[in-house]
Amino acid sequence: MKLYYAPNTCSLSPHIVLRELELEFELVKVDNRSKRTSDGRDFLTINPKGYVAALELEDGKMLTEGPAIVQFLADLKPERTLAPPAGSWERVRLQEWLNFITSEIHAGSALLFNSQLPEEVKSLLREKLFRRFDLLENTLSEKNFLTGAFFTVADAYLYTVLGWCRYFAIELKNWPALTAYIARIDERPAVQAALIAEASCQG
Ligand SMILES: N[C@@H](CCC(=O)N[C@@H](CS)C(=O)NCC(=O)O)C(=O)O
Repeated sequence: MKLYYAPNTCSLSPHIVLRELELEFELVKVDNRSKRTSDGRDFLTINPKGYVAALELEDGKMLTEGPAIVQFLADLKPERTLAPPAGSWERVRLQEWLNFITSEIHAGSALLFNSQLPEEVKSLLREKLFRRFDLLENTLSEKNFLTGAFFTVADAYLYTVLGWCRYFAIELKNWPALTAYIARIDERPAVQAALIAEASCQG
């Protein structure tokens, strides 16, 4: 498998999951501005959506959309319990979290990267984001991970998008359970390996 990624973006989530599952994969770096891959190809011919993450399977199929990619990967090794079995109520709960992260946290914070957005709009976005953080704080005050005692693909995704707070000068220490949660995930060897690989710009 090949993971098309860009450092410090949402593709870190499937990257972590690939390493958690100890699957064989190759990283291909994408320059999100030029839309060129590190091996000199036009990324738009690989994924016409023009954004990471994209996962290329051995048979040439291309899968996009982070929440779909991480569930596909988790199902390759169900014994690692990164996602409950498809069709179970617990799986629907996981999907509920993945959708919350993608629409409320990922999409809700990505706009803050836009330097053209007026400060008043950014302030409204921050306020909304903070209400979502309050909800996460309540959830994580009662359990170690989003769905309970075990790390799942939803945690890989939430960890990834919360990591952007450092670019927006958002102090996560105002949400202590959330801060402790990030520290817990930071300690995972697969997470460290993914961060190191991206920092050394592998691919
Ligand atoms: N809906 C997509 C969004 C992916 C996305 O926003 N990717 C960003 C990085 S976090 C990107 O590559 N943006 C470049 C662009 O849109 O040109 C998903 O959830 O996977």
